[in-house]
Amino acid sequence: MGDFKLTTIEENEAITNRLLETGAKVGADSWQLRVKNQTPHCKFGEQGVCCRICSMGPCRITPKAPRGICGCDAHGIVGRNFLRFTAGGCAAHSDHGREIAHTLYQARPEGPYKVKDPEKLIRIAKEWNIETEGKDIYDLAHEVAYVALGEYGKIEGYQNFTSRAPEHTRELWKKAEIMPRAVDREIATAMHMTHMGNTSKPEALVRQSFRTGLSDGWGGSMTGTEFSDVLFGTPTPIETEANLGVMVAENVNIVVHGHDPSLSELICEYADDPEMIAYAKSKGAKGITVSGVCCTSNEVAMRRGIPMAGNFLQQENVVLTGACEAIVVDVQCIFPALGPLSKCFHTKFVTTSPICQMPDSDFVRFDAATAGENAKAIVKMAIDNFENRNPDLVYIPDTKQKATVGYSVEAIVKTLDGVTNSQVDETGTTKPLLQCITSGVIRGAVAMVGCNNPKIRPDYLHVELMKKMIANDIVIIASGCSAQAAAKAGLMDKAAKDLCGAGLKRVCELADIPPVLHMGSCVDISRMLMLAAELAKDSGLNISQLPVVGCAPEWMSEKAVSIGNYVVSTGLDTFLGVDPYVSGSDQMCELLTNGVRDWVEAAYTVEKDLDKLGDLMIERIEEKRAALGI
Ligand code: XCC
Ligand code: SF4
Repeated sequence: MGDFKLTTIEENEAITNRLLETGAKVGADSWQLRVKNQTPHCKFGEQGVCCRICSMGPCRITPKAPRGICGCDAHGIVGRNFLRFTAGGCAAHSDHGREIAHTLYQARPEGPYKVKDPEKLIRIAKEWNIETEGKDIYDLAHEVAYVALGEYGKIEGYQNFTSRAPEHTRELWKKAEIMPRAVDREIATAMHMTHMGNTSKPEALVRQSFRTGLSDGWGGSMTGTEFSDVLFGTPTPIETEANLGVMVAENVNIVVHGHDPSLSELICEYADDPEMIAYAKSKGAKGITVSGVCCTSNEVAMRRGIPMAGNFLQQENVVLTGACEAIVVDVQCIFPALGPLSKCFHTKFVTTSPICQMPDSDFVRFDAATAGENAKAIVKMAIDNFENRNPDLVYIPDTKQKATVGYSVEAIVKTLDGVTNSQVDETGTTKPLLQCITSGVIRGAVAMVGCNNPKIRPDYLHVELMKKMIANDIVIIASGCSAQAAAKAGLMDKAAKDLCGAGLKRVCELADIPPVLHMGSCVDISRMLMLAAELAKDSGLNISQLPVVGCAPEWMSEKAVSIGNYVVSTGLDTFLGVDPYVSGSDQMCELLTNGVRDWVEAAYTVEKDLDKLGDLMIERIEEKRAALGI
């Protein structure tokens, strides 16, 4: 253990630079170069004061031109842009959830999609008042999936999953009129409200942003998480590795990238198939290595221990290794750059979803009915491509770190059972965790989430903030590219306990956990909502009273704004390191950073300075503790 060492940002940068040299040799473009061409960014866009939702515009707000042609002011324009941003994110997450529900609807005992966690299925059915007695599990799966699909367009009532939120939280939502109805309806309402000549009142736009976000977090995303668990298993702690060094030069390398585990699960299965491995050997490879990028990677890492090649801003790096036979993508966060980039190498860029179609890719349409054959064909395509590699271009950095991943709420509850010795003996609840928090052994928790963004040195804020938090006895639950940043650095190695304060270190030792807990992909931020709800119920406190905050220091996508909105609406203060294009309206800034506190007991903080951001989070956690007298 004594030789444990984090991988530094500088080391990762050196690796990237080395790979960019290969890129230069073959005339490849890169995000690093494109950023230069795009900088400085448009000021109007940055401040959110550009409107092009009707063809009288585009209109841009300046001191001399304070209103668009229709008369809309900066607050209305910024607010409408913010709501549209949210709607885009909610649509993406929720449609992903819908795809998963659809996959469950097509699950069959003979596969390729089966029910791996029947218990969870039954639990959800009971929650939704669906009769389970004496039913065949696949009949039940189809019935529950059908209801889940109906949640997207339900005629009346609210999202079923909102019943999981504490009573107090639901009361707040009702009072603020942000209780989420049908998912599709919230997205449509958002688009309707922001059509030319509709809402320009910031308050109303923020309310709908929150309601749309909530339909994602407590609707679409939760559907994605829960039904992925039903289909592919609820994650439990599992060992894996992270960073580009997980790719193996002698093997056929298949990289899965995107978000929907329906594709990657089957790719992993076929890559493991003895027949396929024999075929790879017949082509001169030693075996097949599947690794991942972005959230698809998180999904298969959590359930299968598939190694993580990298996060968002490393997606070009996997191709630049010259050793990637195929990068297979489903939906979201995929750089269109991968098409032209793969053409500079032997790499096959395989798109699979009608939702994500890109030039310069091989499109293998993936659907539940033909998924088995599709996955097999893709694995075979990668194997056949092995001999096309140019050995002169191959460079796989040997950097990687060990990581323990797979901390679903169920796994966290189970892992912490028995850690606390005294009065608490209620197993299967969050009470042991609560006891760690009340006693002060753990000061609180930060949910670290979100992307990389070239505006910030990749991973820098994620990793530095996590180091600061754990040193202060604040446990991290992480998802998405933030989780991968942690894993690459080594913060998900159990040995990272040595970087913790004495209290957290002790808990890590007793529970045998790393100080940064991998909770999954971006839709799995719904797991964090469930954990917060359970903690509140088990403690008798409101969610907003818990010493827990959310943080997306390097976020970039619309999805992240949708997430931010549902996390804040759920009562958790949320800290951002990148401004969500709202600085052009003081009214919008005021609402988001303060005004909304009256509705949901939480608000946003935007802070670009690393030290301040960290201090503010610690301060907030300590304030919450002080208010509770703990
Ligand atoms: Fe995408 Fe989910 Fe962001 Fe990573 S963290 S860049 S959204 S993959 Ni969600
Ligand atoms: Fe300009 Fe108004 Fe049209 Fe927007 S809606 S482009 S502000 S005229």
